[in-house]
Amino acid sequence: MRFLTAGESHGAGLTIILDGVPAGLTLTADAINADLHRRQLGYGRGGRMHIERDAVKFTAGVRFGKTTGAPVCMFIENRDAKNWLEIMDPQGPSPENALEIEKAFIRPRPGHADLAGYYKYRPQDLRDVLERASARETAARVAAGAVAKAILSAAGATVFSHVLELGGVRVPAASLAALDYAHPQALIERIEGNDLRAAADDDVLASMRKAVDDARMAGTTLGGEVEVLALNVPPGLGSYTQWDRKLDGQLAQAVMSIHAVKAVALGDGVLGAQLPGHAFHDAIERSESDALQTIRRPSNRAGGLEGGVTNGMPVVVRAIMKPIATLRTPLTSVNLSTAQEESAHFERSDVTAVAACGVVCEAMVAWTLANALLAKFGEDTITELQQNLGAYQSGLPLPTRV
Ligand code: EPS
Repeated sequence: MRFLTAGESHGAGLTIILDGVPAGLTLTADAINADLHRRQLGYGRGGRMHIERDAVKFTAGVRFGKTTGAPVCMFIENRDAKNWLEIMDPQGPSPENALEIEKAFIRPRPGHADLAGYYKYRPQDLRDVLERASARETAARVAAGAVAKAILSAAGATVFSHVLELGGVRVPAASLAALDYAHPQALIERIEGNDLRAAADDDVLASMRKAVDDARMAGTTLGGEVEVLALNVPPGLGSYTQWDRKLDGQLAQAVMSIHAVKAVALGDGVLGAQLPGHAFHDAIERSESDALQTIRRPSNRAGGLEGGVTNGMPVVVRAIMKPIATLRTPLTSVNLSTAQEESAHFERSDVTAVAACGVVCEAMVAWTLANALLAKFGEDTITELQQNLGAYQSGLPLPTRV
């Protein structure tokens, strides 16, 4: 499968085209909209989220609630577009007039795409960069990811995420060690039950909210770290035989492509810099208690992938989101018209969007895993996929405990 998105942050809306979605997949707008809603939430989100009510309209590829195998096309309306008609008019004023209306956006924001985009496309108005580089596009990713989640769900896999750290306030290791992956539904309800999407006690959540409040007062922004978990992913997805077929590499690329993500790790990958081999690698044990002679892995520092192939353990992807680049108290910049130092441009923004970033990371992880699943078990119909998966799982001599 592949997907493309089109749309500006303050244009008419976002279009998403998904090519290669298997036929026979049950797809409801409600399921997709539920994820779009989750992306809009989180303590520290900005004013735009009070305007939008993100929801998809199917315009192709779905009939009577099921995919047909044709390209799936979805549209998400920007409710804010009506406030930007003159500035975003596709056929309207000449660039000179546009600059006048806009009061010239020519002071690039450090950390955003503005300056690099200026070098790339040489726009007269940096709005041409801002509009497409904006994280508004992540709504389209989440819609695509919801389709991928439906495919994974048809294969018995579940994808969810939670916040590990926000602005330096970290969920304690003891809380993380106590997470019960055997009952993912209870865990997911706990995570989605708070406005930080963190599996932490109330005092830690209060510290996170205080960090957001302090940042808002200071006119600054906060980043953080999120973790995506995919449970019950079949082993054997991906390949070690060629660099571009390694699934860990594909996951890293997919997640790194998300706006403001600056670092990605698989499982406890970063600990590999400190721990010796005996402490880092996950032993392979035989589970004596299991009549099926199931292989047991007492730890999962590898994050569910060895050699770029899933090993039957939960797939764990971590991502660091940098603080949002649009600062109410701006950093120094250079006016591209006068070449004088001035404060960078500011317009409405969020204090933090780390909770939302987790939802976007879920989407990109789900998309990548669903693609690998289709590559191994069949890409034409969901029924064929399920039959092939069932035959593969029943034929495994030593099924790996998930
Ligand atoms: C976003 C909508 C945009 C951005 C935000 C993400 O809304 P606004 O109309 O306020 O610009 O604020 O993206 C950024 C903060 C950014 O720097 O790109 C959304 O729908 O998530």
